[in-house]
Amino acid sequence: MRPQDDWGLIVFGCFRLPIVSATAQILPMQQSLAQLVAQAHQEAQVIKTRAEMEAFKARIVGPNGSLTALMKNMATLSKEERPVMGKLINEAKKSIEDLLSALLLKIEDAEISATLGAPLDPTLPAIDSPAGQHHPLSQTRERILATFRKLGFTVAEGPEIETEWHCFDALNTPADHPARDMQDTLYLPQSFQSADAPRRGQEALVLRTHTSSVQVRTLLNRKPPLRIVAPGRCFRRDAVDATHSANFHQVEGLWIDHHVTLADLRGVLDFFVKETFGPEAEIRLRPSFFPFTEPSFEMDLRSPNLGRLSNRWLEIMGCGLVDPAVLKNCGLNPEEYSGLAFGLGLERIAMLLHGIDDIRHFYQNDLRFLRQFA
Ligand code: FA5
Repeated sequence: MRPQDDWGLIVFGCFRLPIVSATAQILPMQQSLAQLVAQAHQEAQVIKTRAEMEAFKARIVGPNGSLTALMKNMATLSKEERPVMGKLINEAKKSIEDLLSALLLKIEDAEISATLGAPLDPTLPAIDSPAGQHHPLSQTRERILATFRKLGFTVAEGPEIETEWHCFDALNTPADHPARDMQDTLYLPQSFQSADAPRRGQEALVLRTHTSSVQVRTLLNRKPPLRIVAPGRCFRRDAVDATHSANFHQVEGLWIDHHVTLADLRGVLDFFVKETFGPEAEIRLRPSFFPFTEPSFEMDLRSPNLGRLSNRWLEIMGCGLVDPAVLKNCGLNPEEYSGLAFGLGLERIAMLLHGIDDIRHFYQNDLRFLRQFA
């Protein structure tokens, strides 16, 4: 009879070992093996750390482990019993290996969870991040642009590094004009090149002193009729004080069409001022001089809603009708076209709107100041 024919089962907890033909020698070993495996499964349930697992592993399969000891006893078995017991030991070893692998996975999972913290539920709604806000100058710029959009103006842009020709010559500003003086204008070194404003010959590159250069770029690139507003950064070597900065912002306006007149200029500026400062705000055009407009004006504003500056005439921009020489320089026939232009200081408008008494607040990134515009 083959030994397998009369196998029964020895059951310890969840582990079952078949009972093989019970010779006096093999039966106690079989029972010890089944007991060892069942006990290992039970002990494994309380093991939590890598160190505990290593000690547990050593107790079973280490050099002095219980399973190792049983394996050593194989030598005492007969030639027939050895393969039978060998098979059972192999099954027990496999069961212990599986148990150790599962234990290791469980411990690694616990270690990762401890490092990562509580598990995430990706279906939960996100925690609100603190909402940002636009800088007061950006807010003012958007408000101004929105007003001019209502009158059909679109936004145009030009480079901050500009050629002398676009910034001055094309705008009918002669070489001996004070604005071109090194004291007022920031010139770039002759070696400097700009892809946005290539030099013609030996002409100088400057940091633009006003956004009127965008007038020139627009007239060269687009055919009238056109209405544009050009917001942007400007640079001058002005001494910094409460109302002057070396780096400030302007919004330029340009409207070119057949028969644009002073009445259009007044109408556009009056609309802008009433939209921005309220329906009671008034404007006044004071004769002035700009090389690129004829006639030229300073526009003053008066409003009852400006706190301590209420009901006083305040100068807020330069304006006028586009000088025929500028139209000619840009390839337009002044007999056919006329236009109006204006340029306002963004900081000055924002200061009036919010009662700010020093332009330097805009550039200091002081959150106590900036949060007031949320
Ligand atoms: C000009 O720059 C003209 N290009 C405006 C213009 C455009 C006139 C179109 C006619 C037709 P002005 O230098 O006055 O003009 O500057 C215009 C506005 O820019 C001023 O009213 C002021 O609000 C602002 N501004 C000028 N310099 C500074 C400065 N250093 N700091 C802050 N704002 C300034």
